[in-house]
Amino acid sequence: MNTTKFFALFALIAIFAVLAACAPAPTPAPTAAPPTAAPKPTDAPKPTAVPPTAAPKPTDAPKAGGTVTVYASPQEEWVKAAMAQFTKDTGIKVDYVAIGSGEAYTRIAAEKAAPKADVWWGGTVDPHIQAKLAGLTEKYCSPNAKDIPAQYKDPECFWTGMYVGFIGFTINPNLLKQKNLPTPKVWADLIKPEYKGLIAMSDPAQSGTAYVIMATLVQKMGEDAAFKYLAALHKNITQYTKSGPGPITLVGQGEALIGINFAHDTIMFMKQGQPINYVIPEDFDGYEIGGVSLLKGGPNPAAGKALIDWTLTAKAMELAATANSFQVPTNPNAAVPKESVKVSDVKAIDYKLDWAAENRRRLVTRWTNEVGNLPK
Ligand code: S7P
Repeated sequence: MNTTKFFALFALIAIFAVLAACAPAPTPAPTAAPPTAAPKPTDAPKPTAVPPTAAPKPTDAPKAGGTVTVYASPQEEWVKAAMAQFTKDTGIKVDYVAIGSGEAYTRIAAEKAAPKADVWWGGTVDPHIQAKLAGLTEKYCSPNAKDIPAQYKDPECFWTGMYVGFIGFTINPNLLKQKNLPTPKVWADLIKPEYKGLIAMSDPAQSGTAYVIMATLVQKMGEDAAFKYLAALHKNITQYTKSGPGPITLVGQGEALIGINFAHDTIMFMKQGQPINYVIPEDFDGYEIGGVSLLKGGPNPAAGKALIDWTLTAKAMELAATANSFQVPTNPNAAVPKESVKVSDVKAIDYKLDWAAENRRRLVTRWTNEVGNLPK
């Protein structure tokens, strides 16, 4: 090879080398999940009773961001803590309105033509089911709902249970003692004339809690007998409150001596130092499932789905107790707070959720006409 040919070949090789160096690196083929370093044996998590929740496949994961708008029905202390943690975990902001379940249903129904919220978070599930029947909610089968037992979720995925709560009687033991009155133990006790004007409960026409109470009595006693009972109870009622936990404050302040409400709400107020206690009725009891639903036509459904996924995790449910909310979580992997009502202490009726939802409007109207308007 002469010198000219040698330099020409050398120049060609150099050009190829430069071009190769400038070319973009080949893109790796997409994998099902981002590769993570295999944990060293010493890093392996210790086995626990709680099997880790499988991460949803990327195709299941909604592309969520922005702000999720929420109607939240539990006590605000829990709502605030939960929403702040959700934002921390996902980067999705939350705009919430704290609103009891009875009122939330009315609002969601009124907004049907132009829905404002994405998720209805918590609250007695009967009106969630009513919302499903009225076409106000959207089917969403969260991948995390697989951990929730079948009895706590809609088989068609329109709502999923977050917690369970039991009805109880809130009492002010000191005031009962002062008045020489016995502690009520069974439902029949509440209609005794000695408690005239001393009992508070929420208004069945406005409150989801009161509806659970009424639907429990109707299912257990039969409708006409239950309305007879409610009319007798009416004589002993000093005040019907707008929200479910409302009677507890009245009992704490001595404006009533007995309240009918969810026992976990009484426990919250006891923790806050109210001079009260609670009784689980010895003969039979009603209970709620607290539901979460995706609202139809909300502004940010992807973020709504992300909130539902997060809510159903054991970790999210365990946050409730840190905010003084002692419902029983529906995810069996979540720890049950030691303060919660023991399920084994409750003689729960076989509460028919669908029946309760289908009959809510009719029973509330009947209560307003036949009981709420009666003189005391
Ligand atoms: O405080 C918690 C809780 O009792 O409130 C929810 C519900 O908003 C009650 O609705 P009302 O005020 O309409 O009765 C319950 O689901 C929850 O356990």
